[in-house]
Amino acid sequence: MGVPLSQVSCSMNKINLKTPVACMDIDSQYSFTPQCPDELPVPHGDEIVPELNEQAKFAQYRIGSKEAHPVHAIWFATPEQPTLSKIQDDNVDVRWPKHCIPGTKGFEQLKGLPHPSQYDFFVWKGIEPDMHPYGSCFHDLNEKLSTGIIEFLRDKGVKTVIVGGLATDYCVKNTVLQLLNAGFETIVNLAACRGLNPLTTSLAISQMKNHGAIIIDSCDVLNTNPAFVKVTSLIR
Ligand code: VGL
Repeated sequence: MGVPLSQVSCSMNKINLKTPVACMDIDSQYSFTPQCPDELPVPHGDEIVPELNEQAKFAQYRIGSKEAHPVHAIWFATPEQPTLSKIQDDNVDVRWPKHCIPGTKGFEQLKGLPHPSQYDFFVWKGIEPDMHPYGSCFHDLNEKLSTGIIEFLRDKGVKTVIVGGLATDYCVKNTVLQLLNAGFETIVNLAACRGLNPLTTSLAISQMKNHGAIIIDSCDVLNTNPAFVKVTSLIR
C-alpha cells in the first residue's frame, strides 16, 4: 500500500449506519502475494487475513470473490507484449502475467480465510479467456452482466458494505465504485487491503473517496463507534 495510513483521513462521523451490514473479501488469493513472485505479487498482500476476519465480525453477511482465469486467456503478457500493454477486445483492456489459474497455488484463497462454501455469497470471475473484469459485481467491463452481488445485497436489505482484499488499485477500487454506484454506503478498510503500485494505490484511494467511499485505517475505528456492533456467526 503506497499511502501511509496516517495520511488518510478517517471520516467516521459521516457514517450513518443502517443495518444489516455486509463485508467483502475481494480476490484474496496467493497470486496477489509475494508467495507467487512470478504472478502479480502485491507487497504484503498475504498480511490482510487478520483484518479481513476482524471486519467480518461487524457484518451479518460475508461475501467473497476469486479470480478464476483459464490457462489460455488472450490477455496473458508475453516478452513482446508486456504487462500493462494495451489489448483491443470488448472485455479486456491491458495484459497481465498469468495469475489465478484454478489448480495452481495462486488460485487458492489465503490461509486463514473461510472456504468459499462457507461464505453467504461467492463469485468466481474472469473465467472466459477473453474477459478480464476487475470489479466483483460484473462479469464484463461494460457492467451489463451482473455477478449477482448487488442483487444479493439488495435482497437482504444491506445498506452498508465493509470492503477489503487485493488489490486496492484494481479490483478493490473497481468493486467499491460499483457498490457506490449501486447506492451502498461503502467502507474501505485500508488495513484489509494492499495495492500493487504506490502511485495507483494513492490515486485509487482518492478516487474512491471522491465517489463517496468512507476510508478507514482499520477496524479499530469501528470498535469505538457505537453504531457498529459485533455479530456472531459460524464462520466468524
Ligand atoms: C487484479 C490486476 C489484474 C486485482 C487482478 O485483483 O486487483 N489486478 N488482475
